[in-house]
Amino acid sequence: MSNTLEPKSLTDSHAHDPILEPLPKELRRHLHFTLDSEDADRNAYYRACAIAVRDRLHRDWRQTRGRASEGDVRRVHYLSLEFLLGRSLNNAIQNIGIDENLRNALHGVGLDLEEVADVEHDAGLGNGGLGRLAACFLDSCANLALPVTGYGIRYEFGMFHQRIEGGHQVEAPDRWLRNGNPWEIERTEDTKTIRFYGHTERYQDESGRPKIRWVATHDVLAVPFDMPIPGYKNGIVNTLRLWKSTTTDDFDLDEFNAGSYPESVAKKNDAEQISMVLYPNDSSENGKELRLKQQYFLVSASLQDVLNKWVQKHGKDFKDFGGKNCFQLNDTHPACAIPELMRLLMDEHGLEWDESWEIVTRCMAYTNHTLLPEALERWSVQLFSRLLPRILEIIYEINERFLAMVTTQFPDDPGLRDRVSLVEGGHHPHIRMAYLSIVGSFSVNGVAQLHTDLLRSGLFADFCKIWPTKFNNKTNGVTQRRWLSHCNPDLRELLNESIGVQWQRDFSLISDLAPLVDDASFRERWDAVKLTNKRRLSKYVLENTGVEFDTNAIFDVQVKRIHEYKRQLLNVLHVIHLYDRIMKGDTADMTPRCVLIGGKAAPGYFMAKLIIKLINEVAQVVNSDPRSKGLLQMVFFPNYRVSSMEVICPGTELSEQISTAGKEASGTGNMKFMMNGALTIGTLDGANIEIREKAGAENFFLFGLSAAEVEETKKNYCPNAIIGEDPEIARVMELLEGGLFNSTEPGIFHHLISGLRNPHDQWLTIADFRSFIDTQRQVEQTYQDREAWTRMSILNSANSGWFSSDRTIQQYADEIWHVKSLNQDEK
Ligand code: T68
Repeated sequence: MSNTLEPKSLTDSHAHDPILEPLPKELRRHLHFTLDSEDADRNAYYRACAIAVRDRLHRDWRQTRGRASEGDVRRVHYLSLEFLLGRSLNNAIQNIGIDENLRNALHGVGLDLEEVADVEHDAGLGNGGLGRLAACFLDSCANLALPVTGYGIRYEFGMFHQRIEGGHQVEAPDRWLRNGNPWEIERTEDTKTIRFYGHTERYQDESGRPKIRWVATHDVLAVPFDMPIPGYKNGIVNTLRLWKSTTTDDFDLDEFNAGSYPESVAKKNDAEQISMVLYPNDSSENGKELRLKQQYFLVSASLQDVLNKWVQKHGKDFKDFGGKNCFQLNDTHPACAIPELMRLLMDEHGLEWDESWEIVTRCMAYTNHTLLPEALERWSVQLFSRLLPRILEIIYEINERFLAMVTTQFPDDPGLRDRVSLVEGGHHPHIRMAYLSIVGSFSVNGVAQLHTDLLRSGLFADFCKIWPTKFNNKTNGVTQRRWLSHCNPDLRELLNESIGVQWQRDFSLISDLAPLVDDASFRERWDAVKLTNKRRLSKYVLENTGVEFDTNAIFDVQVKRIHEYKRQLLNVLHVIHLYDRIMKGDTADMTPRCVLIGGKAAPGYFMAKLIIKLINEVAQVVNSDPRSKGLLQMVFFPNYRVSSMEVICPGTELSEQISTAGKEASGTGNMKFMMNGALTIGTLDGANIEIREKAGAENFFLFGLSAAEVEETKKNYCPNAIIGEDPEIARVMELLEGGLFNSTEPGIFHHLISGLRNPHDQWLTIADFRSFIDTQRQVEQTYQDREAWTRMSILNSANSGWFSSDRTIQQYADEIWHVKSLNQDEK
């Protein structure tokens, strides 16, 4: 086997496969033959481009696969129910370095690359941060040439499409596959069978050993579709394997013969349901049977895939399986991988419990993404025993053995057993999936330093006592190739000219920007880039909302899922406060401001939907008042998604990261804004803390209570007293309660208002409001000193090197996975 690829370079030499023709010719060929397209419009051209680009990935894709499997290297399988990829075309051409070629080829036929790329539907196979993190990680793994495969579900319908009607969110299905998906390759030859329902029975194998089998199951097929994940100009193309569910070919013969042929064929529907739709909850669990089916479907198919390949090569010798494989569980959603791998090793491959457990606990690693109790998965034992009886038996046995160990090793803490049991007792017992994940994994990590500290001291404190070295931190990151280089072309060019091009591969080099803050002509160019991006954003906002942002104003943005803990409500209260100042004529030193809020609410989350309605109503009042002109504008940006962030983040000047401290595990939007030169107004929460450390406290607008102060404040919280003592806050409440924003719909905001005034309000919005108002004033003053602002902006970018997902993934590779670059010998 060859262990070398073409030398890594910033040329696109490797993209020239000898059997391929030059791009313009390939495009014509695909339009004519592959697509048989009559009208060569931008839709047809998009598809022709995608196929041509995929062809150019093909040779490296095969080679990467070959090298990872032929070489006896340790490999990683990233298991995730979500991969929020967004668009692929621009990313692929940038990574393989044919962007200019393609631009020219399209130019030759009178088309513009941006217009053609805009045809691509986002692959929205995720809810938010967790799913997008998985996508950034795949990009970084390919960039670092690591042998990592992503495993997920090929949902027919991704994250719903959001429309706003009468100020309310309306959901519509996301038919992202409507025009086909040119990036995927179906691999029916790797189809797997997945079992559900049925029961278990004991028997003896040929040598008389007692065994268990799972019988009378309803089976479903899992068919893989592979998507290429190209590295950055390094000859590597990794794979994301997404499973689609379908029916088995064997019909129920009795039914069939009894003349129920259509009914029998219609069963196909049940099977296809499994991969039909992504669950749109980002922070709560609903305990639905279909969701558990999805989870088990993903892990069983993926583990069988890995085991089959192992057996093809090593036969039934699993001695080294744990040493050569690592499964990273993206939250607890794929936690069934732990009992499922036990089942496959014992029931299908004949291993005993102890050797199987040894393997499982050598190769499973778990990432936690939340401390919110309502997001922690618990599955009803009743549901489990019906749907996955064999898996439940294995979980019970894992628990029994674990609790026996706990009793022996911690005799002085008799309560510990109950606290750490995988089974939560009571009338309706449940399985605690986070505990199962901890017990079955060799590594448990949080996603920012504060988050990991809180896991250690709070949620998982008992487990930390049992296994102190299992817990570790891996602060999140984002890929600078999508979130700076691709989405901010003007800044990319400025950086390339000023500090060279290597930052796209190694983002620590962005620190070379820092000395340029003292260069007046550089600062001027920096400002010019921001202005261009603000104009682009302003145009985009106009197209999507009908409101035209004034580019002289500060662009103030909060985009993320709508959730009470993220406190979009605090942002709205501040806008109401500014509007109050305008009405009072207190505008002498006011900095003009355009506020953009975007994000989806889970369809069943009443309060989040009400917050969207309030944002829209406040925006309506503010924008239609002539007194606001030149001072204040506000929009709710509909259907916020990956491709909208690509326009929003380069044009943003102020990034709102205002969650209640201790609630946002990390945040990743905060990092994208920082790279693109926005300043952050934020609490000491999640990765904000690290952003502030890296940027320098003087380049960050800090406000609000710390996580420890939040806990203290809750003991004796009295929002009404705060409101009573602060006339500006009282005035905001008065406007809100007086019906200014809901004159035609009395009472609709009642639940929001009573939440704010409630001493048990978990989100402490009123507690942080004064500090928020004052800090926003500082923002305004700083913005008026253009030079000071620009310096702070440059320093934020210059200090964002740490937040590249390349750094995060290098830490996963070194400290958890222990895997090496396939291009190691070239280094
Ligand atoms: C997010 N979690 C965290 N969850 O909220 C965010 N949950 O702080 C962090 O930066 C990010 O993960 C990456 O670590 C989520 O996005 C979900 O989307 C989710 C989905 C299904 C069920 C529960």
